[in-house]
Amino acid sequence: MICLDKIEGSDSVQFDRLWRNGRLATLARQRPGAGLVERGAIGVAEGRIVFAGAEADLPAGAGAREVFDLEGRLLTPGLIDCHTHLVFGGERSGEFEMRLAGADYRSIARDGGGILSTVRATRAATAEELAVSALGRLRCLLAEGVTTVEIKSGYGLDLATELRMLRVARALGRQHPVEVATTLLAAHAVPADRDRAAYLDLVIGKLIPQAVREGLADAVDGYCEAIAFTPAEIRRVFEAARSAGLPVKLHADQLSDCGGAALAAELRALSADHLEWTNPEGVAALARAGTVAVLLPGAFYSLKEHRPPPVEELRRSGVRMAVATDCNPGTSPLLSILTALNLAAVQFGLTIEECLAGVTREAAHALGRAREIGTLEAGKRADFAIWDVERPAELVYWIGRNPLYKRIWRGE
Ligand code: DI6
Ligand code: FE
Repeated sequence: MICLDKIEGSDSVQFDRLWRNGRLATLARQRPGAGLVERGAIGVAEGRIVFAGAEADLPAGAGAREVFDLEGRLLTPGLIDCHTHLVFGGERSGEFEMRLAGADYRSIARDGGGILSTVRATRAATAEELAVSALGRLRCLLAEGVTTVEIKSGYGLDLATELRMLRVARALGRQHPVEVATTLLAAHAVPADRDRAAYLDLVIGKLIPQAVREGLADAVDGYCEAIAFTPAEIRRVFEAARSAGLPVKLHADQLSDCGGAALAAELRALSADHLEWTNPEGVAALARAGTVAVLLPGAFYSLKEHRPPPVEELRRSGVRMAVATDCNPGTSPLLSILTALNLAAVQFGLTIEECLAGVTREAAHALGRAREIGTLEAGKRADFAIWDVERPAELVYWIGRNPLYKRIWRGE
């Protein structure tokens, strides 16, 4: 990027840094579509956006310590991957081969493979080993303009390992230029070494309180599915989470209609994720509650599912739709948020604007952080991505091309 000029020693300096001559996709809700501003400028100070709009509307006499020419490039909010399982031990390509040969995900899980095989590998890994492998995956996301990532636990299923996963996730956020939102997903599967009731008592009585005491979790998640936990069990966990002051989000209706969306809405979840089998009542409940629908096309693709989530009903009911990688070693070994966008458009029928909003504004809502991130608006964190594309649609259209020019996190 070319540094045009420096305006020094004047009273009119308002920005630490100013980017001009760009096309802004602000994703601000009051603007139509992606909120495009041609010949736009963005000024930041102390890591926050102070001005985002048309260059012609820059306040008279506005100056900056550093000014950059975007040369017409597209600028979007930093991307937000609001559903990942980035921290885990091992990998599951062997299980992938079994599925290619015809085995089914649920029967592999019931035979002690699936989630439980990753639990064994994760318990055996040190915090250092978990951090190294997760960092490699995190780097793939950052390379595509991600500035905020949610990371779940859920492959420990005991006190020590669940907390270790959360500590590793927190440390990644402290040590790298990215915001990490952590989610306790202890209700992911019943561990092989405990019965259901004893495990749920551990989650409710020990894990949630300890995660809260150590400030390790920003939210609590659960897997509501025939191979995991029933709605009644999830309700207990979520009530404990809410009494401890933590918001909840739910893996809902992925493989069957368990009433997961309605349950998430009733418990005022930030988001209900997957939703392939969600019924019309579930959609209506999400709309009433303002719960975000997080669509995860990587899992749909990898499991060769046939029933897409009810996107048209979600759209008509005004439910916010986010898109995420669901990066996990079993059902979605996907480390490209741009590919998730292509899959969401092609498989689920999202429009370009819905895709872009799904990894920015709506993903921020899914994390309860919409006041801080997700759009290019004054007051928000100066997290953005600069792209070498002619049109915003190119971010969704290419498969395997990464047009990121530069990622800016907190104005740097
Ligand atoms: N997210 C999950 O947590 C489960 N499916 C999904 O999309 C299970 C992931 C796994 O098999 O490890
Ligand atoms: Fe998931």
